[in-house]
Amino acid sequence: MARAMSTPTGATSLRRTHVIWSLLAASALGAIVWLGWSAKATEQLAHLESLQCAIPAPAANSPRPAMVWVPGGELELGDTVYPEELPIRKVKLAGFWIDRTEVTNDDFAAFVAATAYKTVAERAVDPLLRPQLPPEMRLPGAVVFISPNSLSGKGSATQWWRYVAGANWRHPGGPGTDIAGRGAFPVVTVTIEDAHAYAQWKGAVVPSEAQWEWAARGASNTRIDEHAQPKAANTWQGLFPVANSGEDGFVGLAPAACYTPNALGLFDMIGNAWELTRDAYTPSHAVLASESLPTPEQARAKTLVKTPSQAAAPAAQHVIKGGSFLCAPNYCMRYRAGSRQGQEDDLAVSHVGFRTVVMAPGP
Ligand SMILES: [Ca+2]
Repeated sequence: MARAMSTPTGATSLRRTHVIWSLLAASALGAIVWLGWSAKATEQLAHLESLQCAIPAPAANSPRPAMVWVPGGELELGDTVYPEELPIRKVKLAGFWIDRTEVTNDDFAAFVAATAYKTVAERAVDPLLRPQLPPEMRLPGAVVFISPNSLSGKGSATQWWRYVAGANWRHPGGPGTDIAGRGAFPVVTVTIEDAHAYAQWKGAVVPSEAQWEWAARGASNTRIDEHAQPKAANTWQGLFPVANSGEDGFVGLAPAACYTPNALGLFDMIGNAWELTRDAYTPSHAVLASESLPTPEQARAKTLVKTPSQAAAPAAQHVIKGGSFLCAPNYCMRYRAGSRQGQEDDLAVSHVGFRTVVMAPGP
């Protein structure tokens, strides 16, 4: 979806939203009562949330203490809840290392301090490249989730997603917000270009979709109830987007590693922040983009193409995985290893982060 449309959910999700909206309308009266309760409860919960969670010490002899070794195998990629997860197909993978947690604000700040890197959200959009955009959307900024006080119309996602000038990784909620004291939180409001730049600086790469999913499944093809909302993950409890009870401890983003890790010791693969992969998004698994992009460097070069004719075309998207703190049973049941969604390459969003992988011998 083009930047001008400003929703991070993709066309498929928006169509689904209309169906869901019909269900929401049926419970509108109850929701109105809930709204008053929700705003107060959410405000109280936000004050109680932790700013940091303890991460268990890695194995003393680990050659990569901040990463986990994922043994190779044959992944049954995909799921059956939404059409874009089909068909389920087998993908052979070599072993690799992957970050134990999502890249944090502290991690990203070290990269920026060393390189003076400026993220996509911190750059103005060239009007020659995006002539169709209104001037306010050419300003540096990002899309921010803002829970609405009321809902109207047919449930357009623009009621809870706003393009905010001045929003970026240092100010993920826009001007007036910052990340002071939040160094242990995942960095968000970053794009695939930003993720590639960070990974290159670290001597790593952004994971492929298949690598990410294999790691999230714990290097196993054992499947759990696809429709069950996970308990050990930061998701949304209540009626999205108006009422979030925060039963899991957080109404918004959580610091890294606050929930029980998966079988490999990886934290927050599901929920919290969506995670970027290096695969260009296609609306099904019939063709896996990483299989036609031989190297991450070539994928990055493709992302960086900026000629006017190419940039004026609809924005390219990359696959994001794992869902976020905004995933709820009534909207976006993507708190699963097999879920996937497209994210615009030129649009930073306040619920998207990433982690990195390294192809190197195992322990
Ligand atoms: Ca939550």
